[in-house]
Amino acid sequence: MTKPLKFYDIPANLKDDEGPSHRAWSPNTWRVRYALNIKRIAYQTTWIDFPDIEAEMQKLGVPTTTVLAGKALYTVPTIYDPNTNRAVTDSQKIIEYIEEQYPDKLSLIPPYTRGLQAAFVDTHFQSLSMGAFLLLVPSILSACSARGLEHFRRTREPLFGGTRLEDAELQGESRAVAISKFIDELGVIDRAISTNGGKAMFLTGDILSNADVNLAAVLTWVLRLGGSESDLWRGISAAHGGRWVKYMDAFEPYRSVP
Ligand SMILES: N[C@@H](CCC(=O)N[C@@H](CS)C(=O)NCC(=O)O)C(=O)O
Repeated sequence: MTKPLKFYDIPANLKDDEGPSHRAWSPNTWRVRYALNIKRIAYQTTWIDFPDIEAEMQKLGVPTTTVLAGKALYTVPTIYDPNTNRAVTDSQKIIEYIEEQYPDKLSLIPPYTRGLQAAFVDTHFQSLSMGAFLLLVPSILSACSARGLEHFRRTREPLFGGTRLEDAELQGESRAVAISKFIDELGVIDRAISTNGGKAMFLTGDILSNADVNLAAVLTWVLRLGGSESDLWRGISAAHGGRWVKYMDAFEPYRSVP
Protein backbone atom coordinates (compact mmCIF):
# COMPACT_ATOMS: atom_id res chain seq x y z
CA MET A 1 0.00 0.00 0.00
CA THR A 2 1.22 3.52 -0.82
CA LYS A 3 2.30 5.41 2.29
CA PRO A 4 1.38 9.10 2.70
CA LEU A 5 3.98 11.66 1.65
CA LYS A 6 5.42 14.08 4.18
CA PHE A 7 4.72 17.64 3.03
CA TYR A 8 6.59 20.57 4.62
CA ASP A 9 4.71 23.87 4.94
CA ILE A 10 5.06 27.10 6.95
CA PRO A 11 2.29 27.73 9.51
CA ALA A 12 0.51 31.09 9.71
CA ASN A 13 -0.64 32.64 12.96
CA LEU A 14 -4.40 32.22 13.03
CA LYS A 15 -6.81 35.13 13.47
CA ASP A 16 -9.74 34.56 15.89
CA ASP A 17 -12.22 33.69 13.14
CA GLU A 18 -9.92 31.32 11.25
CA GLY A 19 -9.95 27.52 11.34
CA PRO A 20 -6.91 25.22 11.13
CA SER A 21 -7.02 25.12 7.32
CA HIS A 22 -5.99 28.81 7.38
CA ARG A 23 -2.59 27.73 8.66
CA ALA A 24 -1.57 27.26 5.03
CA TRP A 25 -0.76 30.64 3.49
CA SER A 26 2.36 30.51 1.35
CA PRO A 27 1.75 30.83 -2.40
CA ASN A 28 4.68 28.51 -3.03
CA THR A 29 3.41 25.71 -0.84
CA TRP A 30 -0.17 26.11 -2.14
CA ARG A 31 1.15 25.24 -5.61
CA VAL A 32 2.07 21.77 -4.35
CA ARG A 33 -0.81 21.37 -1.89
CA TYR A 34 -3.34 22.00 -4.67
CA ALA A 35 -1.50 19.56 -6.94
CA LEU A 36 -1.50 16.83 -4.25
CA ASN A 37 -5.18 17.43 -3.43
CA ILE A 38 -6.27 17.44 -7.09
CA LYS A 39 -4.25 14.31 -7.83
CA ARG A 40 -5.58 12.66 -4.65
CA ILE A 41 -2.13 11.71 -3.43
CA ALA A 42 -2.21 11.00 0.32
CA TYR A 43 0.05 13.22 2.41
CA GLN A 44 0.49 14.63 5.87
CA THR A 45 1.61 18.20 6.55
CA THR A 46 4.67 18.79 8.70
CA TRP A 47 4.60 22.42 9.85
CA ILE A 48 7.98 24.09 9.98
CA ASP A 49 8.73 27.70 10.82
CA PHE A 50 11.14 29.86 8.75
CA PRO A 51 14.14 29.61 11.12
CA ASP A 52 13.94 25.79 11.22
CA ILE A 53 13.80 25.17 7.46
CA GLU A 54 17.55 25.18 6.78
CA ALA A 55 18.50 22.50 9.33
CA GLU A 56 15.60 20.23 8.37
CA MET A 57 16.33 20.52 4.64
CA GLN A 58 20.00 19.77 5.25
CA LYS A 59 18.93 16.64 7.16
CA LEU A 60 16.79 15.62 4.19
CA GLY A 61 19.74 16.26 1.86
CA VAL A 62 17.91 18.62 -0.53
CA PRO A 63 19.61 21.65 -2.13
CA THR A 64 18.89 25.36 -1.70
CA THR A 65 16.41 26.66 -4.32
CA THR A 66 16.53 30.43 -4.08
CA VAL A 67 19.03 33.24 -3.76
CA LEU A 68 17.80 36.31 -1.86
CA ALA A 69 20.10 39.32 -1.54
CA GLY A 70 23.10 37.10 -2.33
CA LYS A 71 22.21 34.40 0.21
CA ALA A 72 21.22 30.88 -0.88
CA LEU A 73 18.06 29.74 0.92
CA TYR A 74 16.61 26.34 1.69
CA THR A 75 12.88 26.55 1.12
CA VAL A 76 9.54 24.83 1.36
CA PRO A 77 7.56 23.30 -0.23
CA THR A 78 9.56 20.12 0.15
CA ILE A 79 8.25 16.57 0.23
CA TYR A 80 9.63 13.32 1.56
CA ASP A 81 8.24 10.24 -0.14
CA PRO A 82 8.60 7.17 2.15
CA ASN A 83 7.65 4.91 -0.78
CA THR A 84 10.81 5.78 -2.68
CA ASN A 85 12.87 7.21 0.21
CA ARG A 86 13.28 10.41 -1.83
CA ALA A 87 13.08 14.03 -0.72
CA VAL A 88 12.32 16.68 -3.34
CA THR A 89 12.33 20.46 -2.91
CA ASP A 90 11.08 23.30 -5.16
CA SER A 91 7.41 23.42 -6.12
CA GLN A 92 7.82 22.76 -9.84
CA LYS A 93 10.31 19.92 -9.30
CA ILE A 94 7.91 18.34 -6.81
CA ILE A 95 5.06 18.55 -9.31
CA GLU A 96 7.26 16.93 -11.98
CA TYR A 97 8.23 14.24 -9.47
CA ILE A 98 4.67 13.32 -8.48
CA GLU A 99 3.61 13.29 -12.14
CA GLU A 100 6.33 10.75 -12.93
CA GLN A 101 6.11 8.72 -9.75
CA TYR A 102 2.32 8.42 -9.65
CA PRO A 103 1.32 8.06 -13.33
CA ASP A 104 -2.00 6.41 -12.43
CA LYS A 105 -3.22 9.71 -10.91
CA LEU A 106 -4.84 12.52 -12.88
CA SER A 107 -2.12 14.39 -14.80
CA LEU A 108 -1.65 18.15 -14.42
CA ILE A 109 0.77 18.20 -17.34
CA PRO A 110 -1.13 16.73 -20.30
CA PRO A 111 0.90 15.74 -23.39
CA TYR A 112 2.59 18.58 -25.32
CA THR A 113 1.67 21.25 -22.73
CA ARG A 114 4.85 21.05 -20.62
CA GLY A 115 6.73 23.92 -22.33
CA LEU A 116 3.74 26.26 -22.48
CA GLN A 117 2.87 25.60 -18.87
CA ALA A 118 6.45 26.23 -17.77
CA ALA A 119 6.42 29.53 -19.70
CA PHE A 120 3.18 30.53 -17.97
CA VAL A 121 4.61 29.75 -14.54
CA ASP A 122 7.90 31.54 -15.21
CA THR A 123 6.16 34.69 -16.36
CA HIS A 124 2.78 35.09 -14.71
CA PHE A 125 3.31 33.26 -11.41
CA GLN A 126 6.52 35.18 -10.84
CA SER A 127 5.22 38.63 -11.71
CA LEU A 128 1.83 38.24 -10.00
CA SER A 129 3.46 37.03 -6.80
CA MET A 130 6.02 39.86 -6.85
CA GLY A 131 3.23 42.36 -7.45
CA ALA A 132 1.08 40.95 -4.65
CA PHE A 133 3.97 40.89 -2.16
CA LEU A 134 4.23 44.68 -1.97
CA LEU A 135 0.47 44.96 -1.53
CA LEU A 136 0.25 42.30 1.17
CA VAL A 137 3.24 43.22 3.34
CA PRO A 138 1.40 43.92 6.65
CA SER A 139 -0.68 40.73 6.41
CA ILE A 140 2.43 38.69 5.64
CA LEU A 141 4.13 40.12 8.72
CA SER A 142 1.18 39.31 10.95
CA ALA A 143 1.01 35.77 9.59
CA CYS A 144 4.57 35.14 10.83
CA SER A 145 5.40 33.89 14.32
CA ALA A 146 7.77 36.09 16.37
CA ARG A 147 10.75 33.86 15.41
CA GLY A 148 9.56 33.66 11.82
CA LEU A 149 9.24 37.42 11.63
CA GLU A 150 12.80 37.97 12.82
CA HIS A 151 14.05 35.59 10.09
CA PHE A 152 11.76 37.12 7.47
CA ARG A 153 13.06 40.62 8.22
CA ARG A 154 16.70 39.50 8.16
CA THR A 155 16.31 37.82 4.76
CA ARG A 156 13.91 40.29 3.07
CA GLU A 157 14.84 43.76 4.30
CA PRO A 158 18.19 43.75 2.40
CA LEU A 159 16.10 43.46 -0.79
CA PHE A 160 14.63 46.87 0.00
CA GLY A 161 17.93 48.50 0.85
CA GLY A 162 17.40 47.85 4.55
CA THR A 163 13.98 49.60 4.67
CA ARG A 164 11.74 48.17 7.39
CA LEU A 165 9.24 45.89 5.69
CA GLU A 166 6.31 47.87 7.12
CA ASP A 167 7.56 50.83 5.09
CA ALA A 168 7.88 48.76 1.91
CA GLU A 169 4.10 48.40 1.63
CA LEU A 170 2.72 50.42 -1.26
CA GLN A 171 0.38 53.24 -0.28
CA GLY A 172 -1.76 55.86 -2.01
CA GLU A 173 -1.23 56.44 -5.72
CA SER A 174 1.54 53.86 -6.12
CA ARG A 175 -0.73 51.27 -4.46
CA ALA A 176 -3.59 52.08 -6.87
CA VAL A 177 -1.19 51.75 -9.80
CA ALA A 178 0.11 48.38 -8.54
CA ILE A 179 -3.44 47.06 -8.08
CA SER A 180 -4.35 48.12 -11.66
CA LYS A 181 -1.20 46.49 -12.97
CA PHE A 182 -2.04 43.24 -11.15
CA ILE A 183 -5.58 43.27 -12.54
CA ASP A 184 -4.35 44.11 -16.07
CA GLU A 185 -2.11 41.07 -15.93
CA LEU A 186 -5.09 38.95 -14.89
CA GLY A 187 -6.83 40.50 -17.92
CA VAL A 188 -4.24 38.91 -20.21
CA ILE A 189 -4.97 35.54 -18.59
CA ASP A 190 -8.73 36.15 -18.77
CA ARG A 191 -8.43 36.64 -22.53
CA ALA A 192 -6.32 33.50 -22.84
CA ILE A 193 -8.92 31.44 -20.96
CA SER A 194 -11.71 32.92 -23.12
CA THR A 195 -10.03 31.64 -26.29
CA ASN A 196 -10.99 28.15 -25.11
CA GLY A 197 -14.59 29.10 -25.86
CA GLY A 198 -17.79 27.84 -24.27
CA LYS A 199 -17.87 27.68 -20.49
CA ALA A 200 -14.19 26.78 -20.15
CA MET A 201 -12.92 28.00 -16.78
CA PHE A 202 -9.26 27.11 -16.96
CA LEU A 203 -6.23 27.82 -19.10
CA THR A 204 -6.45 24.23 -20.25
CA GLY A 205 -10.18 24.44 -20.97
CA ASP A 206 -12.36 22.16 -18.85
CA ILE A 207 -9.47 20.31 -17.27
CA LEU A 208 -7.14 21.55 -14.58
CA SER A 209 -3.44 21.89 -15.23
CA ASN A 210 -0.31 22.91 -13.40
CA ALA A 211 -0.55 26.43 -14.87
CA ASP A 212 -4.00 26.84 -13.30
CA VAL A 213 -2.73 25.44 -10.00
CA ASN A 214 0.00 28.10 -9.95
CA LEU A 215 -2.48 30.87 -10.67
CA ALA A 216 -4.90 29.62 -8.02
CA ALA A 217 -2.02 29.50 -5.51
CA VAL A 218 -1.32 33.24 -5.95
CA LEU A 219 -5.00 34.13 -5.74
CA THR A 220 -5.39 31.97 -2.63
CA TRP A 221 -2.53 33.87 -1.00
CA VAL A 222 -4.09 37.21 -1.93
CA LEU A 223 -7.52 36.22 -0.65
CA ARG A 224 -6.41 34.46 2.53
CA LEU A 225 -3.90 37.04 3.68
CA GLY A 226 -5.47 40.22 2.33
CA GLY A 227 -9.04 39.09 3.01
CA SER A 228 -12.15 39.45 0.87
CA GLU A 229 -12.61 43.09 1.91
CA SER A 230 -9.12 44.20 0.87
CA ASP A 231 -8.76 46.76 -1.93
CA LEU A 232 -6.84 44.20 -3.98
CA TRP A 233 -9.43 41.42 -3.72
CA ARG A 234 -12.32 43.82 -4.27
CA GLY A 235 -10.65 44.94 -7.51
CA ILE A 236 -9.96 41.39 -8.61
CA SER A 237 -13.44 40.11 -7.84
CA ALA A 238 -15.11 42.96 -9.77
CA ALA A 239 -12.90 42.44 -12.85
CA HIS A 240 -13.46 40.31 -15.94
CA GLY A 241 -17.12 39.49 -15.36
CA GLY A 242 -16.46 37.93 -11.96
CA ARG A 243 -14.17 35.31 -13.52
CA TRP A 244 -11.84 35.09 -10.52
CA VAL A 245 -14.53 34.51 -7.92
CA LYS A 246 -15.81 31.56 -9.97
CA TYR A 247 -12.23 30.45 -10.53
CA MET A 248 -11.56 30.33 -6.80
CA ASP A 249 -14.87 28.53 -6.20
CA ALA A 250 -13.71 25.84 -8.65
CA PHE A 251 -10.67 25.21 -6.43
CA GLU A 252 -12.70 24.97 -3.22
CA PRO A 253 -12.84 21.12 -3.32
CA TYR A 254 -9.03 21.06 -3.35
CA ARG A 255 -8.40 23.31 -0.38
CA SER A 256 -8.09 20.71 2.36
CA VAL A 257 -5.11 20.86 4.71
CA PRO A 258 -4.50 17.35 6.06
N1 LIG B 1 11.35 28.28 -6.09
C1 LIG B 1 10.85 27.80 -4.82
C2 LIG B 1 10.52 28.98 -3.94
C3 LIG B 1 10.02 28.53 -2.56
C4 LIG B 1 10.05 29.64 -1.53
O1 LIG B 1 10.51 30.76 -1.79
N2 LIG B 1 9.57 29.30 -0.33
C5 LIG B 1 9.62 30.21 0.79
C6 LIG B 1 8.28 30.20 1.51
S1 LIG B 1 7.03 30.99 0.56
C7 LIG B 1 10.63 29.71 1.80
O2 LIG B 1 10.63 28.55 2.15
N3 LIG B 1 11.53 30.57 2.27
C8 LIG B 1 12.52 30.18 3.22
C9 LIG B 1 13.18 31.37 3.85
O3 LIG B 1 12.75 32.49 3.62
O4 LIG B 1 14.12 31.14 4.61
C10 LIG B 1 9.64 26.90 -5.07
O5 LIG B 1 8.98 27.04 -6.12
O6 LIG B 1 9.39 26.00 -4.27
